[in-house]
Amino acid sequence: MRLIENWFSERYSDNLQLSFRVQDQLLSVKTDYQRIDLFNTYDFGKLLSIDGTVQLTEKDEYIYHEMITMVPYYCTARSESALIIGGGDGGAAKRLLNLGIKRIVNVEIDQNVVEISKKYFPDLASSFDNKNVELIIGDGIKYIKDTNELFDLIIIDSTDPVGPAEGLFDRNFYENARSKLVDDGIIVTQSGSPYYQPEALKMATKGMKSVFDNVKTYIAFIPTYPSGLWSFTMASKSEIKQRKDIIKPGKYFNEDILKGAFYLPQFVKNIINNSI
Ligand code: AG3
Repeated sequence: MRLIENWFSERYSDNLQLSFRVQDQLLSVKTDYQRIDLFNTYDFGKLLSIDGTVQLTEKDEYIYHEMITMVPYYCTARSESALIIGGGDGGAAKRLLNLGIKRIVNVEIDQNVVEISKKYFPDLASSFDNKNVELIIGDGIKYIKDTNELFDLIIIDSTDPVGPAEGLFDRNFYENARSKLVDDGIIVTQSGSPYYQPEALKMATKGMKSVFDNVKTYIAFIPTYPSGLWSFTMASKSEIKQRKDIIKPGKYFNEDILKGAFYLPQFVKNIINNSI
């Protein structure tokens, strides 16, 4: 008997891809914005991919979601309100609720991501049922331009800067975001794999530096994303530094990570310094 194995691969370059052995494919849909696939993997539990790129897995989503929320949270003195752009799975909103944030607006462009997450990642998507979370299905770029509200935190939980998310990495967008932040508020974006996507990190750095005086990059180890080394970039009108004293650890995040995540390998510093 021939043994049949099924694999999902994300392609990192023409010559390298990472493959996950899968038990089965649970879903594949083409929406107005993107293609969404869902697999049951052997090592990482359920895996959600958009346009062939891993968005989250059950097993390691906590790293990305803690890092995109907890690092900026501990760098703001007051954090009562937050705006999430993207994040249709509910993972970022869940962490913000855990941190006690009282007003969370989550603007996701693709309703399908929310529905799929409700069905397959209920632990994350249940945050949308919380009274402190307002879920808006719509275009985050337009939302940030039109809203009159100011936020303590703006979190850009987007896909890679190709396709629908491209406009979330440019100067225009950051300019609008700046005007919706309180004085010591922070905007953070995922800025890609420094190793395989230096352009994403450059775009975020360049865009943010063109409108903010204070920009800082930090990194985390995310096993299911390209190269495992992932970057996030934060910006603020005020100096970015730790502003809360009592730190509650997560599963990845802790006091050491809050300091250490800002220590960057030289090749990452070079990408940042060459992005102007
Ligand atoms: N946002 C997507 C991060 C980009 C992953 N890129 C990649 N695999 N090429 C994460 C969504 C989780 N809320």
